[in-house]
Amino acid sequence: MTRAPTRGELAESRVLVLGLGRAGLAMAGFLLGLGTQVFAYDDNAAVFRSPGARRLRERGMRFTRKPERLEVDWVVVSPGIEDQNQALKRLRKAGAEVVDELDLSSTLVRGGLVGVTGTNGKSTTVALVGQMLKRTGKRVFVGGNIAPGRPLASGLRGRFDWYVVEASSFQLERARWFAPDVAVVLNITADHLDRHLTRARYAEAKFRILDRQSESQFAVLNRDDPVVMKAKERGRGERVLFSMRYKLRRGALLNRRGLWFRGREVAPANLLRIPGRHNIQNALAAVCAAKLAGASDRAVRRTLAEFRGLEHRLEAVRELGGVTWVNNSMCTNPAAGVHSLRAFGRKVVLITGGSEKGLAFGEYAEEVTRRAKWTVLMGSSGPKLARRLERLGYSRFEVAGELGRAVRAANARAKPGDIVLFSPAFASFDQFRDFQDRGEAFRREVRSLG
Ligand code: UMA
Repeated sequence: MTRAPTRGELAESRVLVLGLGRAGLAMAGFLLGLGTQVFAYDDNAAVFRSPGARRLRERGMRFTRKPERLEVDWVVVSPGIEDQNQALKRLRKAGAEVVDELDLSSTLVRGGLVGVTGTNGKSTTVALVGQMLKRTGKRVFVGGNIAPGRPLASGLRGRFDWYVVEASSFQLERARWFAPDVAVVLNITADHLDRHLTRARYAEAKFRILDRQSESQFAVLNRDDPVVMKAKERGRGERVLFSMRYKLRRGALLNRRGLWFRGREVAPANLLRIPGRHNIQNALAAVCAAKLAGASDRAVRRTLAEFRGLEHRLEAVRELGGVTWVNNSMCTNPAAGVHSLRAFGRKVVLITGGSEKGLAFGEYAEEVTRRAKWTVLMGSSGPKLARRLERLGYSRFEVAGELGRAVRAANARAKPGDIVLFSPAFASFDQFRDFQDRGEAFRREVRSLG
């Protein structure tokens, strides 16, 4: 296999950046700084007029409308561009060396690398690991797929001891060299089947995080997830398991007393501020990764005690008339929807729904019937979810369509002491730019309530 180019070799190269979103802009900026000849292509020609693209043009980047006609050494592709993309297909046919932005960047970092993947919990885990290492006194870059997007390429000019990155299936699917010093696989349930088509191919993309690891690196795996455990023989990294069920002497576990790592108690069990069993799983994974990267016990404990969670992830927005409003817009698939409902010890008033991405939602619908005292359905998945709930004999729901109406409907139903949980369990693209846009819209609607 072709080896990754060095900074020096890139400086002498011609590189085409495919896709000028956050990843493309950051990579183009880094390469221009090296002195590389940079070309850019995007299916949406309007992005060339964006302020970010204009600044890069002033620094020498050139746009092209016929990328396959260029002679370039490397094509750096953005994660959102699928293999079926016409420009990418033509470039591949012409023999181009195609590499993903995160993959290429990972070979150019000048510090240690922690990579976290899985279906749910990636961002929380990355944030926890980053915080634990920062509190230990390390210089840390936190980024990758983690929203709203801090591409690894944007950290290549700085000096960091550790890079802690979230890696998505889109990024790993095309990875050729990605070999983190600590790789974490949190859990695998179905997601993004509109792109990967089958569960097996989706899991395969995620497992690529392990394949290039060497004996001196670590693979942190969830012992409680049977799909993750299928990958335990992949790569040569040393296995470090974490579990909420098994007694593991070499990994991390939770028992009644606390969180343990390699036979030593690191923190008491009741220290964690973020709700839900899935967050204990994230915390165990983070403890493993951070300890392997050299974090101190004190920094681990303080982080667990102080971390309040991420925006749009079980985020308490407001209390109004004794009702707590919780924004969980980052919940974009039914499996995450199930975990989120289970995070509360009681029934909630639920607002859910969005656009579909080919995922089965039967288990989620069942969980809704068990854990929602009232459900407001919104978005394009609303009618389908309504039919499923009816078939399960659940009638405590209404269809509201758009977010503002859904919030008002939930407000009319909620009583003092209730939690209103906005947990879509579907993608946001039917009505919003992305899940942040959706979460911000939710906050605005909630704040506008009398
Ligand atoms: N484009 C094309 N042709 C296409 C598709 C896209 O030309 O067929 C162009 C678009 O016109 C646009 C650019 O490519 O100008 C967008 O590229 P992109 O979709 O890769 O988005 P970026 O802004 O570069 O952001 C990407 C990740 N986006 C995706 O994977 C879809 C961001 O993850 C990530 O934060 C960022 O790189 C930095 O690493 C977001 C995401 O939604 C948060 N990820 C998915 C998820 O978490 O579920 C995987």
